[in-house]
Amino acid sequence: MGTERFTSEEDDVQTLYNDLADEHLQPLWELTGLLTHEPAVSTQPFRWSGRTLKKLAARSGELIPIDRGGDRRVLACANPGLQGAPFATSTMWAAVQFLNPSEGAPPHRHTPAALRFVLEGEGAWTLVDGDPLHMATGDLVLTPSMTFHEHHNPGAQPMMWMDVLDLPMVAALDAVFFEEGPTEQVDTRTDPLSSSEQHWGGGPGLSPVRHLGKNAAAPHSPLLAYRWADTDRALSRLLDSDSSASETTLRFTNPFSGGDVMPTMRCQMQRVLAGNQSAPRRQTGSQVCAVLHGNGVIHVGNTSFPVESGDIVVIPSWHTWQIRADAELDLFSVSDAPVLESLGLYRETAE
Ligand code: GTQ
Ligand code: FE2
Repeated sequence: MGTERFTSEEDDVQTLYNDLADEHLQPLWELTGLLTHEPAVSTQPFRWSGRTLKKLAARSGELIPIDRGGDRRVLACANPGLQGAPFATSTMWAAVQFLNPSEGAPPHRHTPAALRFVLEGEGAWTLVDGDPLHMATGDLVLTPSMTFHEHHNPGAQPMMWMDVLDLPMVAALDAVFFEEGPTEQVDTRTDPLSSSEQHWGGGPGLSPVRHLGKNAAAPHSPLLAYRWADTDRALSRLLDSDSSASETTLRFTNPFSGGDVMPTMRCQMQRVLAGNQSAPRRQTGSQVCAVLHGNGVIHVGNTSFPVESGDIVVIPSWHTWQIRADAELDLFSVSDAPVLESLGLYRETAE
């Protein structure tokens, strides 16, 4: 396809425009919509219903064998603003992955970083560089860039979880690499406690001296699983500490650096008590949110989504958002904020 050909009423100028197009050049004075006063955002506010995701993932589980399509049975959330691309936002992939009992998804690795968040159920394991991480409701499990990962479900029940990857961002940077694992075989180990948690999950504020130096260069958290019992306790203590507070937010952090869990994605959990609203906010960068518990309404820009547990909601860049909790609401969110912050592009306004 050739470059766009611009038109003019003046013959000389038209000739110039034709010559420019032949040389794949475009005159800036004819271009609009490039330097907008505020972000021109294609990603749209959107909600995928958890009930629908569950039903369609289960149907895929009956009809589609695990070996078709990249060894992953995954339904990608495709934002209607992104021209049919299988992306939830301009920078993030979000999806649900479904494993029947006894199924496995063999090892591979890639430059896009991934995380798993469990909205319901338990009994599957993700192995990250061979370290088996159990997955249960409310747990966050990391698969940092270029770590080998595989999943298996030794339980009696099917299991579904949400995947979020920075794939669209890494693709925009032309930096996607993918490798199959060393074996086709799924490693079905099921240790109750991962090595990552044995080393880094011993207790609040306690880091193993023997391993501190080794992690200095790693751009991601050495702790690869954040357990719901810990998140829940921390949220409760924060709210208990301030009787006037009606909401609170925790950030999942790298215990080594105090920074975000991975260089491209920020993970947080927000709790809004029943009958309350969060303060309206807007920021640059997009968010993928998932409702773990409760129900209410999420206002995003000019749209209002009634939400219940299991729902996935997209908040596009620079859209004002606010949560109303009808029943106490726990909202997990992933954003690209670390990237915007590190590039000096992060902006936030409290409305
Ligand atoms: O589990 O390895 O949703 O590689 C998309 C790409 C999940 C995975 C996704 C992946 C995976
Ligand atoms: Fe993967």
